[in-house]
Amino acid sequence: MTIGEICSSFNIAGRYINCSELSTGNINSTYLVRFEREGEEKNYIVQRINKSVFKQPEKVMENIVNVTHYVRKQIEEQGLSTQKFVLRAFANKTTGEPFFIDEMGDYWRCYRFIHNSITYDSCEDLGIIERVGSAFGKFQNYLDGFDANSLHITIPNFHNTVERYKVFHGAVKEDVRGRAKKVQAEIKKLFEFEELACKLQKHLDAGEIPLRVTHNDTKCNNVSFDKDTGEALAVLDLDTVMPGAIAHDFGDAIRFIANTTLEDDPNVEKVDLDIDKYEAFAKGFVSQLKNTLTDFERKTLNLGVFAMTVELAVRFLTDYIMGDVYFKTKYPGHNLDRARNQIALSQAIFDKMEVIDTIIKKYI
Ligand code: GN1
Ligand code: MG
Repeated sequence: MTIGEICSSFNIAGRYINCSELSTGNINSTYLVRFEREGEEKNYIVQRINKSVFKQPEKVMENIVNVTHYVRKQIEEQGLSTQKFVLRAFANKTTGEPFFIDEMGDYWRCYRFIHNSITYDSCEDLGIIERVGSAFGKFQNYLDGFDANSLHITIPNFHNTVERYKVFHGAVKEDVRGRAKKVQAEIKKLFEFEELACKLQKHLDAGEIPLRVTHNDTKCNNVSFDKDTGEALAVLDLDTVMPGAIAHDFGDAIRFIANTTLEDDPNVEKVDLDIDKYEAFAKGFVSQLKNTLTDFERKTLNLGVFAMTVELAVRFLTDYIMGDVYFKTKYPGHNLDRARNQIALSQAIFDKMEVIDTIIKKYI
């Protein structure tokens, strides 16, 4: 089935022109689609949901519809534009559901592309980084009253670092592809990090930090910006909105935005934690959440930075060892490069823990 045919199953007004595939995103397949309506070009995002990652795509979509509905109401109450500040999933013309199932059984969805918006895969502008922080902080505030129990757990134990390590240990032991023996240094390093990286989950299990509704994939390219004014618009990619710790969102965001290079740069000597970027994000994020965070939660934010970075290193290395079955890869060894990059970043975070602890105290 062509993307044009997929589009025709959604309630989009106008005439389909063409589409191009976007290569960002490690899970779903994403297309930017152009339509023409009354002489104007209108853009949409069409995505095939990865069924081996999201086993029940209809549950993912139900979460997204409920969450965006909840956020939209608050944006309306503030008198802000719902077209700019919140995602909208289109309904299937026939079923009314927010997805279309093709003849292969694959699930497709369609979002309005926010007019004149842009996302950043990396960012040097500290002002923008601060705005990414406040966008995710605001998102957290919007969802503060949302009933976490009403959400489907679309990927169980998504940020459960203890469980991620269990899978990793199993993969190393079984070594189905004979790859583990070639990456002994990386495995050893991750074993050394295990105890500290799992501490956040232990605090969650012990009920010492609240379980909240979190985004769980807070990369800076999941916030859209107005191309001209630089204003932060909507938070994107709501696939993994699930109960979690605020430290997961803070940590995952810092891991991505404050890396001195891209998360899959194979030149690990380029990897470091950029303290200025750390501070810019922390300032934006924490200033939104000052009145929300509990005392203990505040103390766990930097632990989250370490935990999320190590956890992703574990996930990438596990996937490499198991034969690249989860993340999309662009070349053989891509997951190994990603894992090495995140290991180097974990080390940098570990080494700079005192510095970032001092910085965050300024904002909380
Ligand atoms: C995946 O595909 P994307 O970029 O939205 C992954 C995240 C990782 C990220 C690393 C569902 O997100 O957990 O942090 O890659 N999403 C899922 O780039 O596993
Ligand atoms: Mg995602």
